[in-house]
Amino acid sequence: MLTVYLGLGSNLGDRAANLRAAIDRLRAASLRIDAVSSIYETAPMGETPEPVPTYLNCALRARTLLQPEALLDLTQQVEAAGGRTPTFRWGPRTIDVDLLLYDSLVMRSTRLVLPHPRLRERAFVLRPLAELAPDLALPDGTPVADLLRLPSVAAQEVTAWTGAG
Ligand code: PH2
Ligand code: MG
Ligand code: MG
Repeated sequence: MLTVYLGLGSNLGDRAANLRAAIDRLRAASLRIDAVSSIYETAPMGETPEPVPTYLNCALRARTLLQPEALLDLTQQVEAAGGRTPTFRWGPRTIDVDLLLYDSLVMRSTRLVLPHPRLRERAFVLRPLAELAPDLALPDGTPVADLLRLPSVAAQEVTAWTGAG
């Protein structure tokens, strides 16, 4: 079994319910989920042609025997089951499930880049990762805690979600 980390996000509909439904679907598949982070409310990152709503994000740690691209297939099935429909890049979505880390694997295929290519700059991913594993480091040895201290990351709005709204 290898340890993997997934990031989940939702900014459309009942966002918390969407996250929970995706986690349930992953669990019902072949993923052994060991830990799920708190839910964080996070300002949208990335330039979009029109404004997009605020996200809820979380991350989870799991063990799996699935190969990386088979795990990607599973995340895409879970997105489809969660009602994800294509819009514009970084547009509103009921559910986004991203493969963040797959053990210490570094790879680049046409479908999948590991670690997730924007992991290092995104507080909405790094904060839940650090909650799950305070001593976690990327395959190149960079501690997640160091990335969180970068001014450009520390400036991003990521707040623990209280369940209100
Ligand atoms: N996902 C994106 C683009 N921007 N911003 C936040 N706050 N949370 C996300 O999950 C997110 C984003 C692309 O997947
Ligand atoms: Mg994403
Ligand atoms: Mg995605």
